[in-house]
Amino acid sequence: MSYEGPLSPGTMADDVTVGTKVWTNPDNTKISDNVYARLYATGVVSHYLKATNFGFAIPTGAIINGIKVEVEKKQPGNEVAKDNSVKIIKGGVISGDEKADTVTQWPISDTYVIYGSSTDLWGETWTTEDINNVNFGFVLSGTNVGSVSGPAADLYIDHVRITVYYTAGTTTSSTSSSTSSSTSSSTSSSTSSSTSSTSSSTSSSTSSSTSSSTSSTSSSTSSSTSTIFYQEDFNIPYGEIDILDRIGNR
Ligand SMILES: [Ca+2]
Repeated sequence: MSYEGPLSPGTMADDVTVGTKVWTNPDNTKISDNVYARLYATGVVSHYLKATNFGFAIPTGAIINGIKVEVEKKQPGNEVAKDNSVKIIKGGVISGDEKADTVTQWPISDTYVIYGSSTDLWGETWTTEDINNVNFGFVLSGTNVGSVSGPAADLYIDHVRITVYYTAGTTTSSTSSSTSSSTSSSTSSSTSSSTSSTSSSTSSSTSSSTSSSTSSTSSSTSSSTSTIFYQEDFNIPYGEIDILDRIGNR
């Protein structure tokens, strides 16, 4: 299995989809340098910290096997900071499995906490284009609900990064997939067109057009194979076939 990463985000933002508390300096999570995106929370849920634009360049046709997200984070004291929500972003849409650990406390010193794995697709299906998309990424929301030590808990995030695991595609697999897709698409389009003609025209004209198109397809396929074979391999005029059959029957 191949992989690309870990890569860091090119774009960070505060996202208001969940929570009420705004992240300070989201851009500080682009590199690991002990400079943080921070949040002072007092019994509240944070906004999403949104990471996208990772710059992946997975080869076209590869099979995506897993996505591993790592968040270097801490709560610098005797506080109660936990995850609220951790989800993937596919094509700019927050979706898939909920990966938040709502039980474990955040570490008290910088630690990369892992979400997903080399075999975890976060409940989604992925193409290489989905991963390479500038709007691929993830979101994280934290909370300090239940704080026991003071008026506020600090949520610190130093760095976020993603590694994507994949199996490189082969020429054979890409050819077969394109063939099957073109076949299925032509079949579905002809079916839908005949269906639409059914509703607009009479039932008799519809049934005749459907049966004729079906029979012409099957006959052209069989004749193109069997006729050429007999003519070129035996080179016998049609009239002699009947005579030879009669001789053979004697
Ligand atoms: Ca940092």
